[in-house]
Amino acid sequence: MPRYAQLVMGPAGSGKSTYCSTMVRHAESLSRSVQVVNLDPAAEHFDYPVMADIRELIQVDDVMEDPSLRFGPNGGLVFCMEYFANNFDWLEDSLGHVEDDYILFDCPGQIELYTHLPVMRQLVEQLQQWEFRVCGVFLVDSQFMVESFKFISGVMAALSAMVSLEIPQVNIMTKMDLLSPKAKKEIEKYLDPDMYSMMEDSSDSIRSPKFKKLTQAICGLIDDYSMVRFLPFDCTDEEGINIVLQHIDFSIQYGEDLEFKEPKVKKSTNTTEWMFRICPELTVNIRTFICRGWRKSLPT
Ligand SMILES: Nc1nc2c(ncn2[C@@H]2O[C@H](COP(=O)(O)OP(=O)(O)OP(=O)(O)O)[C@@H](O)[C@H]2O)c(=O)[nH]1
Ligand SMILES: [Mg+2]
Repeated sequence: MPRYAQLVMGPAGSGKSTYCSTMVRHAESLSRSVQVVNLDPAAEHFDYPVMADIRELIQVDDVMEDPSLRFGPNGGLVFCMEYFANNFDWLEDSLGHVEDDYILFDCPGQIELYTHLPVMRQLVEQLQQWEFRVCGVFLVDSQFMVESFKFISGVMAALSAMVSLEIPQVNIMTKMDLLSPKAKKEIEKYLDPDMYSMMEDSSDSIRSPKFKKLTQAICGLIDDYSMVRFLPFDCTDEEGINIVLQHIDFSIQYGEDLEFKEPKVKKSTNTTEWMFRICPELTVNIRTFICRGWRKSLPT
């Protein structure tokens, strides 16, 4: 039986820990068990119950205080993650061997972890060896995405993670609740972007012809291969959260191998969960339908 994992990644402050606690609460409301592992050795605050916490293995403060290492906060974090990669047996012991479990990994916000350092890829390979189906969930703060240039750099960051990890990836724009109604309307074009027209919108501000050509080539590549799309995430909107979860579940085929269990009386009131257990194929079709219809769920 496979196990399921979401690798929750994204720049500092993009909302990774909040996403994890929101997802745990949402899963509880669906009578689903989702657990979280904190992989941020510098984490100070999160409000979900942890299944395992990397700070039990190593902490950034200890590394920074070590006179023989002399690291600052960023170098210290990279050191911690490399130490973690050399000690995956700690994670194996913490996770145990539960079939069918569903775990969110709340990752640190240092962007270099997702662009060129090998640690996250090593983690993915290790999880796959332990029979996890892993989905990358890349979060970007919607406040920083409402202009074409910022959007393109957000897309490039998401793309770096996709290319370096080679796993299914769902990209999410967080903090949608903080956008004004006007910005919400405006951001719709960034959720399913037409990179060519975006390039045209902003090409006047690029003076160098070389940069213009380079930006055009990047936008064309992203558009031609339909590589990057974003889902909106508003932690106050249960329906929207469910759509995000459906997308991720679909990408890792969650539920296709679940065995039929007699529904308990209490659970039978939850129609979605009941259908999901008795007929995964039907639910996959419904999910596809929901995925296609997610744009309609955008708040107006
Ligand atoms: N209103 C609103 N605030 C949010 C949302 N997500 C995160 N925040 C706030 O944004 C700040 C950063 O959120 P975190 O969840 O800690 O972000 P993070 O990506 O885990 O941050 P690091 O671990 O430091 O990289 C906190 O003050 C959160 O309360 C959201 O969907 N809506
Ligand atoms: Mg965090």
